[in-house]
Parts: sequence; C-alpha cells; structure tokens
Amino acid sequence: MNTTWKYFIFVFTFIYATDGEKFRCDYFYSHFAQAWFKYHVVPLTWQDARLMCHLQGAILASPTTREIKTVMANYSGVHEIFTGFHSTFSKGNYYTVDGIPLDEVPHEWADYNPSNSHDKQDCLIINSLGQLSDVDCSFPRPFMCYKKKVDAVNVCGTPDPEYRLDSRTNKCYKFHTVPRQFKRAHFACSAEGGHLAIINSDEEAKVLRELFAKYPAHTMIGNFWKDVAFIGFHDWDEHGDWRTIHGQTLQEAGYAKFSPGEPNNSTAGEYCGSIYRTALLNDLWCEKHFAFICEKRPDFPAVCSNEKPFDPIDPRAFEVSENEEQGSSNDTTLDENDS
Ligand SMILES: [Ca+2]
Ligand SMILES: [Ca+2]
Repeated sequence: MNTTWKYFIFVFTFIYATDGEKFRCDYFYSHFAQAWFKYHVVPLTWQDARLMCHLQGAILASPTTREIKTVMANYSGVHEIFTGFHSTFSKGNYYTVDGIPLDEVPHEWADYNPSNSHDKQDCLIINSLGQLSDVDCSFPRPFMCYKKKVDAVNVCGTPDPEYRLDSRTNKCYKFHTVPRQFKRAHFACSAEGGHLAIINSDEEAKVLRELFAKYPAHTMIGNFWKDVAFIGFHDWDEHGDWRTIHGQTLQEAGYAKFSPGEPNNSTAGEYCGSIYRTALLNDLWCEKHFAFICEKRPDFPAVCSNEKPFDPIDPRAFEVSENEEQGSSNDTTLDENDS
C-alpha cells in the first residue's frame, strides 16, 4: 500500500472514530465546525445565557475558530447574538467563558466598537458578518450553546453523572448541593432536561429520603439551612393552595404528607415547596437559597446521534467559508482544529 492510501485510511479512520457521539436532540451537530450547537431564540441576559449553557452541559459559544464563527454568524441577524467573550472580571480584557483570550483569536470589530459606552459594556455580540461589538451584559439577547465533545450519555440520557436512575420509579434524580432560590432551582432543573422533583407516591418519597441521606450537612458548602431541599410544588401565588409545578394538587399527584406543624407560614411568606430529610413536605421561603432535587425522565430530552445530524445551516456554512477563503487569507483558526 502506498503512502497516499495509508494517509487516506488514517484520515477516514480518524473521522469515523470521532463520529458516533450522542447528545440531546435540541442540539444539532455541525460536521463543518465539528461540534454540537443549540440556538436559543429566547433572549436572556449574558449571565443567564452562560448559566443556561453550563447547565445544559455545554458552554456559551464563542467564535474561536473560523468554522464556529461562520455557524454563529449564520444565526445572528436583526437580533445579534451573545458570544462567550466577556470582560466581567477585568474591564477591557476579554476571555471566552472557558478562558481563551480574545487576543489569541483572529477577530474583527464592527464599526465604532469596542466603545464601552457608559462604562457598562462587558460582553461581546457577533453580527451576521462575524464582527464583534461590546454591549451591556444585562440586556437580554439570543445566544448559542456549544459542545465540542460529548462523553457517553448515561441511562438518564445525559452526560451528567450526577443523574442516577432509580428502578423503583424509573426516573432519574440529582441532588443539587449548590443552593439556589426556588425559581433559579427550577431554571437549573429545566436546563438539565428535568424539573424540580415531584413526589407521586410513598415509594418516591422513600427514594428522595434515601437520596437526601447521601448528603449530610457537612457535604454542602455555604451558610444555609441544610435540612430542607426545594422540590416541585408551589402555591402559584394563591397563598396556601398547594399544587405541583405541573399543575396537580398534591393529592392528585399522589403524595400530600406535610411534616407535623407544616405548612406553618404559607399565608405569610413561605410560598414554595420543599421536603425535610424525612421527605415530609414543608413550605419554605422562595427567595432564600436552599439545596434542591431535580427529577428527569430517562427519555427526555431525546438523545440524537451526530451521525444523523440535523444541521440546517451547514450548506450555507460551507458557502460562506469558501467566500471567506477567497476574500481573506489571513483569517486562520486556532490550533484546536489542527490537532
Ligand atoms: Ca415524580
Ligand atoms: Ca414551613
């Protein structure tokens, strides 16, 4: 076999070996950029966009290669999208959310940028030409999440090893030891593909009691009450009328056992649902930070293979890249793609 053939076989083996990844189907795989992406049409602040991507097991996308820039520019239009580039820690020094300095990446600024208007522009957006502008991080915008490489997804349909299947309920659960307010806890569970846990039976209460027992107070860092955890019920602003976050009464859901003396403040300040370590129910302050428990169906969100990608913008991506190759010769990619 001559050297050329050996080279082709090596290349094909390499390409094939990098395929076969699976990830949540709300992401698409771009063979052009060799990565998974999700375009988030609902505008969020930059901080929430970062958190959303992080909780989905990805990162806020940044145009660190020409290919990623092309994908992002194709999704940027009238509503220019956030990139992961920011200077929220050190004004004027831009880094991606995973620490790549802007100076290391070929980039082009849009006209009159960067301007740092009113000394409040610490986040970068990308326009449809692939040019960057600095903007106020707190003004919500669409964004894209990016995942370079997916480790194997588990039986819970996620690469997140903290989700574990319980055969008694056939649901997956994750105990969050980093405390959040109720709505932020809901945000976290939703982004992970689940929801705040809903107890549907005495059996499921037992599952949560056993899960809570794996997290004694000393395993949680921070100054908060460690013997309660938010779960998925709320009074829906009808003080004292408890329903799950899926709209059922507790009785309809299958478990309505409050701890003795609870709910004790449901008309005067405790409007969110939680459990004690006993898995008995308790009303709790929505705005304070507590641990929380997420529940996830193993089959949602569905998991897709990158061998059958849904990538509507790839053909355009190739067109744009060819035009760019003709138009600009000094636009190079990072080493990441050369390895
Ligand atoms: Ca449940
Ligand atoms: Ca209470």
